[in-house]
Amino acid sequence: MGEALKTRLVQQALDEGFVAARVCRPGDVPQVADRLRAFVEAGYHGQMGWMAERMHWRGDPAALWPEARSVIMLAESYAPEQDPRAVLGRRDRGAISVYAQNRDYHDLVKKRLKRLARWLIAEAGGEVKVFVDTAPVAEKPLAQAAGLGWQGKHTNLVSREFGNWAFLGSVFTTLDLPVDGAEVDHCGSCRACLDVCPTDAFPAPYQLDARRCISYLTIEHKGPVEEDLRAAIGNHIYGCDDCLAACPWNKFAVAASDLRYAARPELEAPALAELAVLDDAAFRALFSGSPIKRIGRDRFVRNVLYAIGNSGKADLREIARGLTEDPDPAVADAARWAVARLGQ
Ligand code: B12
Ligand code: SF4
Ligand code: SF4
Repeated sequence: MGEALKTRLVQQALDEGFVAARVCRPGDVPQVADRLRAFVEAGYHGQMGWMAERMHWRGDPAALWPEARSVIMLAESYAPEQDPRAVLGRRDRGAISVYAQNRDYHDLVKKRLKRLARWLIAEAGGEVKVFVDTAPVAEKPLAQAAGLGWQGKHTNLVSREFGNWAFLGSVFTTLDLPVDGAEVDHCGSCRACLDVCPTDAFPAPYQLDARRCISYLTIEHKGPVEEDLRAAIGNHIYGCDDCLAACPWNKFAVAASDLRYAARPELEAPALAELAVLDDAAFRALFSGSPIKRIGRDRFVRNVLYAIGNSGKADLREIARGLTEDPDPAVADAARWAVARLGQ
């Protein structure tokens, strides 16, 4: 299968709106199995029990689909128009991570991947499978093996051409496409992302203890968050971008090609007072089509209450007090914590 097809495939991917597309073999990431095992053995995955399952697939893309011969790795930019850190100083407001301020990327990237895969089948035949985020596929290591960028010290993929504001997706195919070759590390002596982390979630460069990461705590962690981590969560109420925003390679960020990632104005700096009182129906209405909907009203309001507790705004105490008897135990616990903290 020749270079000509590959050149047209890459052009097709760019026309679809991806910022880059490169190819590797499924077996190009032999280091992943051991590193994933070490990650899980250290307990860094916390309550994400699904990471400990199907490790033979997540650790080895060649085992996931043995007939696959090539993996086309794709990056889609969602670079923000404003510095997402601006809201961190506004303590009566909540910070929602950039990727969640509008439509759910899973839907948008998956549609684009499927269109690209259909184009490939029509042009050259073969079989395909497409993945984004939720499958047991080691997307960052594969992206590095294909040369899209490298896994920086914050563990995310960084590119010299588009920085680190990019989602990753893949098209596995039975076709033998020419490969591109891996990218090397360009972090050098920089450690901006490590130093900025509010919860000290990096035990070492290139390693993340998810149990301390605000993204994990606000999105994945069920029930009450350990008390000693709550203050450091600050006003993050869904995800965290602090390490991503610190990366100097973002000076090369490419504007997001899909306007549906642009922040909804009401989610750029939402008032904590309004979010805390959302009931289930209002929560669902506000976050229809958004990835935030997935965590449900209870976990979201729990997060908002931690932010209220951290706000230093005594006028928010009454709102927290109104939730101390909430039927959800984690919400009620967070409300009591916020009331006590604001009373200090
Ligand atoms: C689980 C998960 C999480 C967990 C754990 C994150 C993590 N770093 O592992 C939590 C919930 C915390 C999370 C948070 C976020 N996530 Co997430 N997440 C995933 C998921 C589903 C799996 C990642 C995984 O396998 N982790 C397990 C560990 C073992 O893998 P690893 O990070 O690659 O670890 C490697 C390093 O430790 C390295 N290593 C170890 N020792 C050494 C030593 C040296 C010298 C070197 C070089 C490397 C090295 O080897 C390991 C294996 O390769 C992927 C999607 C997917 N299917 O891949 C998305 C994914 C990684 N997430 C993504 C995003 C956008 C985020 C957030 C930015 C969201 C947000 N704004 O809140 C944050 C970023 C937090 C951070 N600093 O990583 C994107 C990242 C895109 C990119 N440019 O890289 C992905 C790829 C989803 C997607 N399809 O776009 N996520
Ligand atoms: S996302 Fe936030 S909490 Fe998680 S590692 Fe990065 S800076 Fe730390
Ligand atoms: S902030 Fe610095 S150390 Fe962190 S990923 Fe970017 S270049 Fe690497």
